[in-house]
Amino acid sequence: MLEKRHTRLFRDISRKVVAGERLSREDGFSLMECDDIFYLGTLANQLREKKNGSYTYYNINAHVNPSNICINSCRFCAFSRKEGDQDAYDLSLEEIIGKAREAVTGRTTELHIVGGVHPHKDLGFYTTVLSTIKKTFPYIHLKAFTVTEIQHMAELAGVCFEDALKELKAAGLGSIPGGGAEIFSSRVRKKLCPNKISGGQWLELHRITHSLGIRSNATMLYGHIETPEERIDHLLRLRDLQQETGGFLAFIPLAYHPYNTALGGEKTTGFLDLKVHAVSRILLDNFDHIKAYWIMTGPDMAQILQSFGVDDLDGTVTEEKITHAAGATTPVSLDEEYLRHLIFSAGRIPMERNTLYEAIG
Ligand code: V47
Repeated sequence: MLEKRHTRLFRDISRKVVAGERLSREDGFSLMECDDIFYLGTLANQLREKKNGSYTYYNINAHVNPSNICINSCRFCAFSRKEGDQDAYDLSLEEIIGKAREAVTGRTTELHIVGGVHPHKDLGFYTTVLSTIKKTFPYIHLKAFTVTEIQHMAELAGVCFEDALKELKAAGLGSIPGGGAEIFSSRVRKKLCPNKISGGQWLELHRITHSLGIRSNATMLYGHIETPEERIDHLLRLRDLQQETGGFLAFIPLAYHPYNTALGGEKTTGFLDLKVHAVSRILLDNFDHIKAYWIMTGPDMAQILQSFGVDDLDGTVTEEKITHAAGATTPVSLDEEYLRHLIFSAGRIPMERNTLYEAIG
């Protein structure tokens, strides 16, 4: 009897997906509880191919992390340090530019710049960072600072978020990465990151970002203490905001890495990684791109995810620190040839893109 009800339920969900109808919260719960991974994959793959055909996108990018000093003590984070800690670091302007010079090649199109929420580096420092990098590399897109970092810069400067963002934009900021979203649930945030802005604030700051014509990404940190319902709630709140602004470029599920963290726990399973990426593709019907961050999923899983809703593999990522502090065993960067190989040998067509998903070459 129960089996029959389930069959009917999933037939109804498939029908809605094929008809292009929006799925409900209850549909989302059913999908997140569903253990028929082939069903989820087939549905997600249909949508992925409808939106992006056989293409899988990637970019040539590099990461620069100006400092690991952070006022927040998020229990899932192994990267952050307090001022005065032995392994705290805080790069000067010259050192940041030096790091960017080391990382950038003639083919790099994007710098991803994020650090901790620094106790006293002010907005002026960060606008100088951006304008100096932009002067040095005028053609490189600067995807910089999470809204959490920018909100703190604004508070230190005594201006509102919108004005701080305008200054950063004038200095060369191109878009905003999706970090800091974690899980919007206040129950989880209270336990994991009580000092961080709330889920509602994160959404509001991205709303303001989009209203200034600045695009951004969205993420969800999964595989720790969140419930399936909290994952669905997170996805639906993102879908609502995207419906309103259309400003998100991509959604990136982030697989929790437990090592060296206060929270501890287990690494995510392959099954959960497949499920979360597939369900995200199915529910987020107004997001053009679902990205597998191979640094967190591993390159092998990133290959398989291209048949479970994913159409983007992020980039060459020279060189990652945040996940590796939490025990990632993946490389800290991949060369372009290998990324293209991961895509080709999954039966997809590699498409180099810039940050805004314009094809290159
Ligand atoms: O906000 C921190 C997460 C995020 C851990 O926008 C962890 O293109 C797993 O946002 N295990 C930063 N995750 C990374 C990020 C990102 C990455 C790639 C591309 C883009 C983009 C954005 O990493 C943090 C947090 O949610 N994180 N610690 C950990 N132990």
